[in-house]
Amino acid sequence: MTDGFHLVVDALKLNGIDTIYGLAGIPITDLARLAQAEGIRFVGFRHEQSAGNAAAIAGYLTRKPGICLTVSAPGFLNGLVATANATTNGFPMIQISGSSDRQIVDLQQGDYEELDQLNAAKPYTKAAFRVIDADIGEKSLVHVVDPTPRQIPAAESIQRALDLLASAQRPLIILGKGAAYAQADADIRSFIEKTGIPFLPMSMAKGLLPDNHPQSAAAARSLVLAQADVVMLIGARLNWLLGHGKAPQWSPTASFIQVDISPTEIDSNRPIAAPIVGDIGSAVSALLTTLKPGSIRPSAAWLKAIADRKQHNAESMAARLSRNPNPMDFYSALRAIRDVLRNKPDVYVVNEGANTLDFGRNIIDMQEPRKRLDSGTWGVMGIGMGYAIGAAVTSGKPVVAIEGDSAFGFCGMEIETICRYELPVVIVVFNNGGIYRGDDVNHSGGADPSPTILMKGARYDKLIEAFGGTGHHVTDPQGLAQALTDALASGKPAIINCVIDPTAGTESGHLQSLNPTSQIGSGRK
Ligand SMILES: Cc1ncc(C[n+]2csc(CCOP(=O)(O)OP(=O)(O)O)c2C)c(N)n1
Ligand SMILES: [Mg+2]
Repeated sequence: MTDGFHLVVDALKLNGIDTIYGLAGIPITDLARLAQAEGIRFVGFRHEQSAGNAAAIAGYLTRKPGICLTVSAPGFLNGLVATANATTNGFPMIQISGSSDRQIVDLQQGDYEELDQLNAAKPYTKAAFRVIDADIGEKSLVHVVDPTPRQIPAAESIQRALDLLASAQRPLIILGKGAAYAQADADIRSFIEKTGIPFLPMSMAKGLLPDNHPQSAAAARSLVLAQADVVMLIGARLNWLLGHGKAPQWSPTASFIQVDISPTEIDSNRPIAAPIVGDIGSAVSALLTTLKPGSIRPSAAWLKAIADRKQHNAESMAARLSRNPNPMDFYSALRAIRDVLRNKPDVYVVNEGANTLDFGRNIIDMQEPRKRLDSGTWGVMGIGMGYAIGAAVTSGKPVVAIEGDSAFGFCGMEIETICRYELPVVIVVFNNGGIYRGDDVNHSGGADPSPTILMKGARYDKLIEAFGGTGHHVTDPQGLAQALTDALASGKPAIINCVIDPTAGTESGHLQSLNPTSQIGSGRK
């Protein structure tokens, strides 16, 4: 005889899961206590969405599903946003939720926190299950021998891809976070270096090869997308982040190679001339063993065009970064952070916001794989604290979360969690007083602030002092560099309230074109 609580704990222990991210309450409080008593770490959050985000990023970093434990109905739904985000990003995560009495739920008799959770979860997950009888459940307990079996790609798909690359004048490799997740870092680097093909990392693939690698084409992004003749996607999808693979961002005549574990990604936006369906580790290893030395040669003209564009863009970036406006703009503040982090490659960088995200991605270089964690496929706000906690808990390493002031607000109460568990997390709030900018106006002329305005002069640094953390208030790059250096040296939780010019950002950051045409002032009644 067992019960549901022991069943869950036994299943997790049997499969080597050592941490649960969750939030207690009826009916799972004692499950959390039992897990803790049995040696599983329970990290308790202030909101289930952050617990779910922590679990998801723990899954991404460790390749073992992160576990999120939620109460019934509202707690379950709070966590489900994070679970859906994990599904979209391809992060392994399991949400385990308590439920009110099934018979009452199914008859809709109005139980405490009643919800048909199974059906609510189905559209947003790979799989959703309901366990009713613990004794029957116990009989199905297994230690999973090979949870992520290798998916060996067909040999002919490897040859076809290599032949296509050999025919290319202007080849390009795009690394997505699927490539980072695969933890095939050495082979991926070796393939890129042996072929000499320029590469472009997607945001969370930054650091898979260091950003200052000579073959990085990141500083010539628009040129390489528009002019590449053969493009190899490794663990990157042709979604909105890559303009769906379509013109005008891409050449209409470019041929694509796509390395992906999921066959349904192939041809989803553009015909794929050479699909390689398999796990990335196996695929890149097969590419390496089949590759004939000297068979793939990007043209000298292509490499020169990229080098010229890189140099040109690097010069204009250096000019923008060298300015010291008062108040700070995104460039001068991020320059200060970049300089502090330059010799600290073990620091995790979490990043969300609009301008804070877009400038942060471009300015903060990464040197190691899987160290940059950000808004990802959905461009979602609210992942910051959950990701920071998940990264700190799984690695024990310091985390710097670079947060727009709006983005931080989605999950800000988790600073109490960070302080309670004494995690080495430093939060830099880019305080420009608003969503995108802090100077928008109410077009009615009324007294309410504009929809994008946040509190002027807010002191985010004071929030963390309530929980024993350290707050810093900075208004210039020197102050920011000093505060960040001190906070990292202390290894303790800190918030740096970083005052940014309210007029420095642009609407929607770099995604302006995704907004519908503005109707403000169009005269329509
Ligand atoms: C869950 C969610 N809600 C709303 C949005 C829309 N959104 C995109 S960026 C953003 C906040 C941008 O402001 P901030 O974080 O202050 O960054 P800034 O541009 O000011 O640096 C919002 C609300 C979103 N992406 N995700
Ligand atoms: Mg802002």
